[in-house]
Amino acid sequence: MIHTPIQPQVKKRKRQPEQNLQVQHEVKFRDATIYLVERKMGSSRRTFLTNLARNKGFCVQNDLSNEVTHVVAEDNEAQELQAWLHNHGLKDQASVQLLDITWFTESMAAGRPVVVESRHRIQGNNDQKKNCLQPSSQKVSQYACQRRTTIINCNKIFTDAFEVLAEHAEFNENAGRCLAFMRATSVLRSLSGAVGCFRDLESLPCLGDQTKAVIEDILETGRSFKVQEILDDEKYRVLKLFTSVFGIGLKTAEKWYRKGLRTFEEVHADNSVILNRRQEAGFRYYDDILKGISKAEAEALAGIIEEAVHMIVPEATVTLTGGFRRGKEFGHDVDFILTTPESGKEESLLGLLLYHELHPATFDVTKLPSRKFEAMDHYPKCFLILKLRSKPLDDSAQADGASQRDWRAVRVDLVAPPISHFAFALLGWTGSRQFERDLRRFAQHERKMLLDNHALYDKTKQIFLLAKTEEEIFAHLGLEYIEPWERNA
Ligand code: DCT
Ligand code: MG
Repeated sequence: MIHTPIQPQVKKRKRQPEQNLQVQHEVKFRDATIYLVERKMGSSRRTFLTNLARNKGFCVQNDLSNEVTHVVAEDNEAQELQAWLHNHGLKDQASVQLLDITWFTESMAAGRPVVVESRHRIQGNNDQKKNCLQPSSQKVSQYACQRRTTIINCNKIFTDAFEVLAEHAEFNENAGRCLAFMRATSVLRSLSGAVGCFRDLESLPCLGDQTKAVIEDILETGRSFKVQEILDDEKYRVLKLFTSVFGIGLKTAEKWYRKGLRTFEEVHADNSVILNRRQEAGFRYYDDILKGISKAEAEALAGIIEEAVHMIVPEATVTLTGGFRRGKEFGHDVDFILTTPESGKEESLLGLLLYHELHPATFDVTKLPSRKFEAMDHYPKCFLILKLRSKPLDDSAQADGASQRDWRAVRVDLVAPPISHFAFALLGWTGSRQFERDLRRFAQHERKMLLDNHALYDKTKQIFLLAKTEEEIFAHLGLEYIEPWERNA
């Protein structure tokens, strides 16, 4: 399933003065005082990047003061940028570093200001064709596990389009086409700049004629006709609506569509539709679940779950994984790995749940090597909807009835692998899905190894390769280590 965020209704609001929005953040790195140039970047992206950096302990100034040491701009040509800075009061440009957004994205990925290299600098007189990507000296790998992909996506305009096309292919059970669009999405996400011209695509892998045609449309007209056609297609819209409910898969959505059902009201009014417990909960908490979960809420949940499991096994550990481990600010659920230092005790941890849908272990160590290395693992796990206490957000939230309660329903996944398999479970559950797919594909095709969430098997030597950490798994595979926040493929 691919989750493309549903576009919220855009309400025009009066712009607030920036000072009012400023929140105090702890500054960890005092050697770099950053100023982000709004020109070409746009104010919403600038605000997003500012918050991202401040949350990571970087010092970002709203104004171009004397304290600024690093000026970061995106898609700005040197001469135009220098003139712009001059007009905005920066007379002494020699005292600041004029840097391209690549320095910023690399610093965000590293979690600290990286050393400025000449390739980061915005220099005058470069004969770079306007709008085109800086040619990179490194070839982009066809495997997502050999690329570093942070949460910053400079090619959203293209990847949003590909995600619609991939989902449409999935709905039509065209797995090959779906995968092709997902691979293309993943390659574009890994780029440190926006694709600005057709020539930028020359050295990129995983882009076929179909994907290139879509990019060409968008470059020329700002939109893709094909994507628009899909978005206007009734079947696509209905399947997307139905599968957005927790517990409703493609099969059920199609069955309902064939029955002539088009809306939730029609589903509820149809007596022949029988919902299972999961689907009932999915409908009951639909609005809450659709809203998603913030990082702060995920961290609060981690504390609650930790407290609960410690009552069962005091030395148990709770590890936040999934999208939040990759640095995402928002997720559709929160994924946790629970484990105990003593093997065999981990399953008892799920005993903390009084009402749930438990999937007991179907994993048998004695049956390894298994012929089937699968995407889904066999650890005991459960998919939950929990009540998370929250304060009403603001006046508008108070106004609609559902938000009057002081709690929210949130989706949580818990998985409890034995400690000896922890590293494999952690690697598998951190994602992203495309990163995992490519790790397995790389293992199989390049190394003759089988990897899944339980183990790594060397087919040539016919042995299991053990690992206590993710770093060891990457080393077994002969891959450079990719940090969790660089796995947003
Ligand atoms: N996963 C996987 N194969 C599956 C299901 C999940 O490899 N069939 C891995 C990849 C990501 C991780 O488990 C968690 O899955 P999700 O919660 O669906 O994804 P996420 O990256 O955490 O994204 P979201 O923010 O939407 O929860
Ligand atoms: Mg998740």
